[in-house]
Amino acid sequence: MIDLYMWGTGNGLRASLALAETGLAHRVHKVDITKGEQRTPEFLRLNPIGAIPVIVDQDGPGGKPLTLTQSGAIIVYCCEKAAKFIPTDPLRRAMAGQWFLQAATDIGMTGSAVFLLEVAAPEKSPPIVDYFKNRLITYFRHLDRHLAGREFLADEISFADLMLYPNYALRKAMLDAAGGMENLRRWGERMAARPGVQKGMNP
Ligand SMILES: N[C@@H](CCC(=O)N[C@@H](CS)C(=O)NCC(=O)O)C(=O)O
Repeated sequence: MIDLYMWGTGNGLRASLALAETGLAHRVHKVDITKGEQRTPEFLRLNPIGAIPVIVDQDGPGGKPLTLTQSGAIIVYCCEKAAKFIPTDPLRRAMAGQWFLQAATDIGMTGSAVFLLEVAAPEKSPPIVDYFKNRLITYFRHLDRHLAGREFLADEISFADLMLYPNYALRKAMLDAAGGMENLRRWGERMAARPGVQKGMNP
């Protein structure tokens, strides 16, 4: 049994999506970060930095409990444990690694910058928010070009698609308003139609 501690942010949803899609037995515990629940002594024992998501796998490597943070590490751990979503073909696996890290770094960090500057920062600057939004749209346009003629990022569904999807879904309105990106939109529809994605996005 895997315990997942999460909230419905991009990083939290990456973890619940990975658990739902891999089919590993798990329980979801909501940690309301808008109420500061990530800073309780109990939660800080799981992740001293006070951030979701965290999983605790009672049956971790060697049969010992494992506590794991970082959405990307949780996705890879679940995929390896379930032996799913890791392409066996070396070329596809390399591609999956590339797009996984693009989601983790370029997309993830820029999306976080938009949220922090637009919502959380004590002082707001619309031109700076727009700068990061445009940067985020540029990254998604790059993904759109890559997805031309492809169903999934590494030609088969992989850990890269699981990593990207919540970031896409949470920014869909902004991306639709930006226009174009039909390949990306169709990829989003393919992902959204999966029962595991639906379950993971509504934990
Ligand atoms: N790099 C980490 C980021 C984790 C993270 O920043 N989590 C946010 C929510 S998306 C959080 O818990 N923030 C709480 C806080 O900053 O107090 C990951 O990918 O899991």
